[in-house]
Formats: sequence, C-alpha cells, structure tokens
Amino acid sequence: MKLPIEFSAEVTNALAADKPIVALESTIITHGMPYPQNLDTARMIENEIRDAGVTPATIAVMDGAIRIGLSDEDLEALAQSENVMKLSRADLSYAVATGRTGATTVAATMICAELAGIKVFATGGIGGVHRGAENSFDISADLEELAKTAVIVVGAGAKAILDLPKTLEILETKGVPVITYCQDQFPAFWSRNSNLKSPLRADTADEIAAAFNMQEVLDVNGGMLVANPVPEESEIPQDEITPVIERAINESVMQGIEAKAVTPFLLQWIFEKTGGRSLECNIALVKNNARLASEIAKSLKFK
Ligand code: PSU
Ligand code: MN
Repeated sequence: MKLPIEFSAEVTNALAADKPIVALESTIITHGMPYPQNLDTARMIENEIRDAGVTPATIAVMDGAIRIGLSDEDLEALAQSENVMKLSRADLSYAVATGRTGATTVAATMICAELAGIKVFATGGIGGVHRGAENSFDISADLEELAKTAVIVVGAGAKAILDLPKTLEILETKGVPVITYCQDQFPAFWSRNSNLKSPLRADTADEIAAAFNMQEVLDVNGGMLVANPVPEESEIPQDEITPVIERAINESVMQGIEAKAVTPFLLQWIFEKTGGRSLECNIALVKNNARLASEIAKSLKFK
C-alpha cells in the first residue's frame, strides 16, 4: 500500500536535493496558542528556519492525508479551526483511515517525520509525567515515542506544569538521551532553570549531531531530547511562574479537566493569568529551538 503522505513542493525539492529539513508540529498551533498569535508564530518559525538555510516541514493530518509541509492557506485554516483532533500515536492511524483532520503532537510528529526521512524536529516543550500521575496515570505518549523513534526533538525542556523529576526518571528508564544545550541544569520551559541537573550537556550542534549518529552506529534505537533553555531576556523566573502553575493545576483539578484536555487548559489559564507573558515567552523559546534545530540539521548533513 502506498503511504498516505503528501509533501509540499518546498519539502519535495529539499528531499530531492538532500538538503537539511526541520520538522514542526501542529498541536502547538491548534491547542497550544490562541489565534492569531498561533498563526503569526507558525509563519515566523518557518521563516526563522528558512533564514538559516534549512527547509521547514510543518506536519499535520488534513482530510486523511499526512501532510509534510503546509501551505500558508493550510496554516491559516488550522490556526482558526476550533475542533481539530489532537493526534498522538494512539489516534494517528484512525484519523488517517477515516479521512479526518488533526494536529500532530510531539509523538505523532516524530512518527510522521521518520516516515518522511526527516531527522530533526523543533517544538516548544515535550509532554511528560503530569503532577499527580501516581493517581491519574497521566503520562504523555511523547516519552514512549522518544524511546522508539529515531528523531532528534529540540524543546525548552518539558513544560513546567509537569512533574519534571518524574519526567526525567521515565526518560532515563526508557533510555532516552537528554542533552541540555550550553548549561548544566535541565530547563523548565518558561524558566531557564529547574533545579534539576541535566543528564547530559552539549555546547555545540556538532556534538549533538555526532551523538545522534553514534546511536545509529551502535544500533541503539530511538530518539533524543535536546533541551534548549529559553533566552534570558524572555524567561519568566521560576519563583514568578511557580505559584501561577500551582493555581492553574488546582483549577484544572477543581473543574475535573482530564486526559488530552489537561495541557491545553493549563496553557490557556497561565496565558490569561500572566497577562500574555507566558505566550510571549513560549514564542521566544520556540524560535530559539527552531534556530538550534536548524544548526543540528545542517550538522547532520554536512559534517
Ligand atoms: N509544547 C507547547 N505547546 C503545546 C505542546 C507542546 O509549547 O501545546 C503540545 C505538544 O504537541 C505535546 C503535547 O506533544 O502538547 C503533549 O500533550 P499531552 O500532555 O496530552 O501528551
Ligand atoms: Mn496526557
């Protein structure tokens, strides 16, 4: 059976010429940011990657086709749509088989990127172990995917709404390398620091690319998490964001928010309570991640 994948002209050309490509997810557009900032950010990030001499490939499922590289009209339609599915590993095949439209999370984007032959992917932050997971069992499928699928994911750590120590423990158990860029501490999305030591550190894109190549050589399967701290001028320090996160989580528990709705609910609540500052920070860190991902993609191709 032919794969149900459609490539944009830009990505087709880059693949044919063996040029570096960076994949981008679409859940951040549909469930991670409000309109119109989501659309502006999606466009800005693509251009950031193009400015680095790399081809962006935003990934989504549209009318049952896995789309690798979206047109501006597609981006606009996704950014404005209100009941698009949020697709992880569990729902990807169902959505494609039944002709649905859905945004891909980190896990689903990794699967599609690997199918398309793309090795580097930039996002905001991965999903992880939710606080209270010992009761809710809410652990993002992103972690399992990082263990399985050979794609480098560049994020600003894991969202600080999560239980970061448990998230790092699961990543270690599953054998996922966690490499923080240019600092010893694991970053916490909106803040540069988490008070947790990063398992590994790299100071250049070349080191990251070399480590990933070695995974292939040694037949150590799976992906890699590159944690890139938010730029200092855009961060919300830990002592400022922590109380807001705690209130957001209490609110989500009181309102009985569960499963896939938890992450979007918390992000929206924190956005409102920080007067939009969390969103500005989120945009800045995605941009920063797109830049580093571009350097890694170039290093993988040219070194
Ligand atoms: N990072 C962001 N905003 C987001 C997400 C990540 O800055 O909206 C999305 C990603 O798509 C990630 C998903 O894969 O949240 C995790 O959702 P869950 O916790 O339900 O697995
Ligand atoms: Mn979940």
